[in-house]
Amino acid sequence: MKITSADVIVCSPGRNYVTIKIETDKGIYGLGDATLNGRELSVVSYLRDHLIPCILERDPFDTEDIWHYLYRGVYWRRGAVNMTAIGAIDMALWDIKGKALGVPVYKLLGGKSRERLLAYTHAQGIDTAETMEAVAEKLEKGYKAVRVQSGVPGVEKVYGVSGEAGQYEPAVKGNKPVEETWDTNKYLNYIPGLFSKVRERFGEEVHLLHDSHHRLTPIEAARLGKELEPYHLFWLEDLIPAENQESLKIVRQHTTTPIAIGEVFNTIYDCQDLISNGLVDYIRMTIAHGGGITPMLKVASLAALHHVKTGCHGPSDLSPINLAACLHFGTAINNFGIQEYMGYSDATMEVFTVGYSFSRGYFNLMETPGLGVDINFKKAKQYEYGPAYLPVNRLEDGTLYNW
Ligand code: EZ4
Ligand code: CO
Repeated sequence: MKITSADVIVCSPGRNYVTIKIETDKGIYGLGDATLNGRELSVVSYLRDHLIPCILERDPFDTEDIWHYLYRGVYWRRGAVNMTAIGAIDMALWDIKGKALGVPVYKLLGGKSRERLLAYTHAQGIDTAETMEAVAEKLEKGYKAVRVQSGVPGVEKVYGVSGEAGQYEPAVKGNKPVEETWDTNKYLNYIPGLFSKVRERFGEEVHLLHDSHHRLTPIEAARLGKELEPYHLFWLEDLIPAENQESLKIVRQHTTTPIAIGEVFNTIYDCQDLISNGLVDYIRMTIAHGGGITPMLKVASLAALHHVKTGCHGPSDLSPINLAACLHFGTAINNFGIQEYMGYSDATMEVFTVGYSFSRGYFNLMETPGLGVDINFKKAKQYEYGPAYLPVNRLEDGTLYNW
């Protein structure tokens, strides 16, 4: 079998998505998600101008060698644009392998380790009352795990909270990022009280999660983890920016609240120290940005050695192709933890058809060959790309801060 051609489709059904389609001489094609929120066209160019020419004529079954060719072979390593492009190709090749053999991808990765996959969704509100209602609504829908984000009194616009009713989408259309503001003190004073109320109203059974979105220093993170201990969170996410991994030791020394990090990581080297030093409980890397299924199997193996489970990033800014890849991966590995699921707009689901279903807190994977996802090109063409950016964040005095 040979790869004969490949191209990239950019569409915007509700938000921007980049999809690679790789064709073979046997008439089988594979799909991969190449979306990098706010940097979509850089990945498109990298794929079209540099990577696709290198994979033509290759046997799509040689995923290991092709991955190393694209990773080591280009000399320049790592980086979000590079690894998202490699990840999309790898995903599409696994899709082709599954389709060629007539089996779902998970069967090629180790087979079925579980019947269904626990997912968590997002609940958010501008204040405590609205947030509590959002949690109630998600629980009524059958969710067993909910990420709780809330507006902070005295802070104008906070990550994770939508201005209007409906789905939260952080990327805003336009030619440059909008600006948000932040105040750590107000946030730290507010969040433990919110979780106390959520636990009191909804009981101990529901899994609660929270995302600090890289906004704390290690000692502030330690304080938050400690103060949230009575409410038994499933995890506290991205407490601090994780470039300096040593600093997680401070957080760990002070709190038993489980820690999840890694949605912005793109290689195993970004999480090697965190995992091998026991500094995280869940690794948030996802298939698309983590360079594909091939390297993520290695991340999962490393994690398994150190009692770390997976919790793949699954925002609406990655397409259903990435989510499907995460579900095949999550079905096959032993140390699956949880899958993020924000849900998709109706427009997105007009363009993509999927081979998974969601019911009462869990994903079920169908036995469709490959990844089980398809894209409707006609419909995709109706939704044209437009630039959209994630916000930047400033402190109240104007200092540029982490978003
Ligand atoms: O901000 O996907 O846990 N989820 C998140 C997301 C990220 C966006 C960035 O593109 O942190 O909402
Ligand atoms: Co996050």
